[in-house]
Amino acid sequence: MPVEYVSSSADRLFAICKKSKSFNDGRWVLDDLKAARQLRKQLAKSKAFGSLMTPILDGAICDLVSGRQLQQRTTRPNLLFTLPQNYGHENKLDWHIDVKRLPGMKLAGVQLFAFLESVRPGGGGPVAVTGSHRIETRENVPREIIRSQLRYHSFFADVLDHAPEERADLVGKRSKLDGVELAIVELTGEPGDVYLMDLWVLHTPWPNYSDSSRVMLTQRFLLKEAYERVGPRIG
Ligand SMILES: O=C(O)CCC(=O)C(=O)O
Ligand SMILES: [Fe+2]
Repeated sequence: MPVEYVSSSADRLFAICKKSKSFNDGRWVLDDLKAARQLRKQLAKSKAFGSLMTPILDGAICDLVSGRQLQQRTTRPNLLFTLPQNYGHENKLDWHIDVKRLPGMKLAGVQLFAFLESVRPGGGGPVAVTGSHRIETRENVPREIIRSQLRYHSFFADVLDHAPEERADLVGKRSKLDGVELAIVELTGEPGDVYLMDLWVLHTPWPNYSDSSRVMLTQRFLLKEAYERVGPRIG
């Protein structure tokens, strides 16, 4: 995405943080979790993001679904925001797919992740298991069931039940299952970078060990048939 566009969105976002006195002279001033939660809510409601799409991105997403008709899950993109050094109890991993597996469908759609600010390794970008959308799991079931099904494979059992203090070791791990190559990848990037991901790729929020806030956006583009079956609710 054009850097000018994302940087003006980021500026608008930080203007809100400054106005609410959460961010002063380049430092975060949030005394407790409640204040952090309130700020996150306020940012999520803001109009800081304009319209996320650009023609190039539109074309790329269209190609990924072979030109089939898409529907955005929400009218505006969702903000993914984490404070610096955010790895306390709020930061349990939550491995999931964003849309349930749907009977008779090989693809539900594409999830976009965009960077408004630079996110380096350990900086709070989500972590995904590439290739995991090719491993068949049960249809129409909640994330807990998908997780318990995947635990039958030792690779996923290790991923899902890894000791929190050794989480960083997971990134870069690889395996092959039923002919499918799997790899654990941390999503990092510079302002304007985007990732386009199959909506059935297993992923999780990740702690932010860095001294900068993590500011990303996400939008989910569902095939029209998938949208009609699952609606706008996420999870
Ligand atoms: O907060 C994150 O980085 C991950 C959020 C997530 O799972 C999603 O937006 O689908
Ligand atoms: Fe997600």
